[in-house]
Amino acid sequence: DQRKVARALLSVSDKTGLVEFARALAGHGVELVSTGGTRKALADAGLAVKDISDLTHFPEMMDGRLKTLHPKVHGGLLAIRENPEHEAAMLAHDIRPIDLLVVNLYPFEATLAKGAPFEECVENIDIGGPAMIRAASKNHDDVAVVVDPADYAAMVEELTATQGATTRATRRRLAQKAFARTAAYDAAISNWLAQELGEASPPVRAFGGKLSEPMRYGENPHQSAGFYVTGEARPGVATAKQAQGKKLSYNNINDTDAAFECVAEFDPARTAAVVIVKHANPCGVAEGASLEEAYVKALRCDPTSAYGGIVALNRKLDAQAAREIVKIFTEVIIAPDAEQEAIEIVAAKKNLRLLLTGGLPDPRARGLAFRSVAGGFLAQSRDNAVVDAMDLKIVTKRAPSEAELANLKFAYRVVKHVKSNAIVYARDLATVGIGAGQMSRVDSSRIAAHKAGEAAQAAGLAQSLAKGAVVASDAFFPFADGLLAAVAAGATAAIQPGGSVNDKDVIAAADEKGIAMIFTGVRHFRH
Ligand code: 93A
Repeated sequence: DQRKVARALLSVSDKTGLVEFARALAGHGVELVSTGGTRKALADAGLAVKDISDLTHFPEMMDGRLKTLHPKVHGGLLAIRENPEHEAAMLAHDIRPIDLLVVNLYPFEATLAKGAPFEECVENIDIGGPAMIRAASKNHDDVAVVVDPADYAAMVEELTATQGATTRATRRRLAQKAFARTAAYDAAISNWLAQELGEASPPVRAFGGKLSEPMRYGENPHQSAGFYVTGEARPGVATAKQAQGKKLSYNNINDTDAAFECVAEFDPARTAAVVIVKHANPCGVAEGASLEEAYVKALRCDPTSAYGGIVALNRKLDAQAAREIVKIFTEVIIAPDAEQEAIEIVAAKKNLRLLLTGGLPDPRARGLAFRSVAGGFLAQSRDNAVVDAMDLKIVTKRAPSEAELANLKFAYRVVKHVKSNAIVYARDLATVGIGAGQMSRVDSSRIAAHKAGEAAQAAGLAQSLAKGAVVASDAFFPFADGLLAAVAAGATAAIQPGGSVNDKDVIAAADEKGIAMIFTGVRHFRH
């Protein structure tokens, strides 16, 4: 997989380390070819270097806009070695192979950064450089491409180790870096033009999104907003077909996404499931024998918050479920599909949006999640951990009963989608109390317990729904107090990641109260 380097084409704007590198190449017997400024720098340093026009027999012209855009250059970069047809073409058209390409681009980003006028920025858009980089990168099986002076030293080392050759592993790695460079370069140009046109800010575009639709406003009426789609094939709010209803708002989209991603945790082959979301947090989640049953159970958790909420379903919306859902004011229904009769029932509510996604996203699929911060953005892989794949450890003397275990797993699926600190009470495969977004875990615990009491009241029950429920925590209980608060509320079993220095105390407290507790080893922070 080694390729001898006989000819190198050097064309660089940033001339850092150029002469030393070229000298080392010459030392390995490499023939040097260069464009105007690069050639001059090398010749001035006393190196033997050919001019690109010696290769192309075509002069540099149009202020340098045409330097290397020539079949003799691109043929030399693209021709597959040891391919008879390509070899014949090279012979017929006097195209010489180029084995190493050293290019760094016109400093578009730096020109922009120094506040240069529009025309100067345009003139600093490199065309020939990226074209060569892409050609060499495509043909990395035969050609090496260096786009960063920081890679010169390693390249020299490799040439020395191999008596003037490059290895396939290196060429592939360099090709990857080269494509990343041209992609970033084009993104910078596109972002700049977008800004000139008054479009979305660069960070938004850097996410790689395409403006799907501009919005009337963002999270608040004084904020402008747009919905950008990445083209990812994941079924969800970005790819769904809107069967009816008003245009989705910024908050609708955010909440609908939260709801649908949560309901996708429930395998439709195993159970029907419904998630009701308000302000990006679930306020009711339930499994059921039917969607209708699941919806009724989910609604019972927090009927006050569910008003004006988003309802997500993991199966095809049927008429019975639709009839239940339209009984209260709902903003959005999202489901993989809908029966005709259900569509007609929903149609009676003109403003209610119905989104059909054609499927459920895979909660285990990898992907990226972004968040903006001042001056940048954070990217991370999606939380694709699912409780079924976790190594569940019973850490207490008492093991959970079968029913408790089912509820613990249910609660852990939900807690992943509740903003931290997150505490979820569940019984009969339905949430009965959710504590979200508090700065202290104890507060989330208290809120969840309080909610379970309210839900009981709303249902006309004397006893809090937390009595006999299980509790899930998205991160470990740092002290026994959080767990004890849940026990006081009536929880009989708990599930949490574990991993606190105080785990022993928390386990001892659970044992003392006869609680069954499971450690998952996986934290589900969500902020
Ligand atoms: O104006 S270009 O887009 N047209 C070209 O054909 C071309 N070929 C190389 N810019 C072109 N280049 C760029 O020139 C290289 O990417 C490099 O940044 C620069 C090197 O020019 P010089 O050797 O004259 O300093």
